[in-house]
Amino acid sequence: MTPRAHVVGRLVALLAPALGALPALAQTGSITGKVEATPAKYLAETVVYVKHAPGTFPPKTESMDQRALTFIPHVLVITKGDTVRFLNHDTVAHNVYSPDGEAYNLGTFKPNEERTHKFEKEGAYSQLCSIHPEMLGYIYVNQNPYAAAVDAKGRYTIKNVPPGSYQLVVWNPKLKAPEKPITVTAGKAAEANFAIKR
Ligand SMILES: [Cu+2]
Repeated sequence: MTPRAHVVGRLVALLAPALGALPALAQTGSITGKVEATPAKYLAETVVYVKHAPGTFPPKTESMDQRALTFIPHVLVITKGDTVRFLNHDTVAHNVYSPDGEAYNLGTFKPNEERTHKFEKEGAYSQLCSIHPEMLGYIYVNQNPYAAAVDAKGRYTIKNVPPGSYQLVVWNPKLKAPEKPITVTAGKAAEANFAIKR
């Protein structure tokens, strides 16, 4: 190999991972928008999700913490097959249970202990603590990872969605709106807004 060919070869070897990564970035799109809730006090408990997407999704582990007698985040969005680590960063013991879906009761555990649960069934789980009846959070288990909870202003963004046509659904424990068809194009943000009410 000539010295020059050697340098070119090394450059190609260095750049190849970057070149490979560039097209991958543009292979997916996103879905974004805003949800308006009536009454507005229920807005925080809202999830927007793609109803069905083909493929299998590698399981992940997510966390739900307990601090100041509050489940954090208030709404955790996961994919079927994911595991949730329930943490306790309070100075008191907590119990973690849900009567919904496959139902679970992880018992009572002390500060700095954790318990885990693997979610095998899709749907919404109200997340409760038998010791503190005022504690309420939600875990939304979707068929696919293309789902997001809204922020304080009702905005949501679902990233890395493969191009295609889907049904987009809004979930809230008390309010509803019809689902919408949505088409995702690579490198672009598709927009969908919802107005949820009783
Ligand atoms: Cu508790």
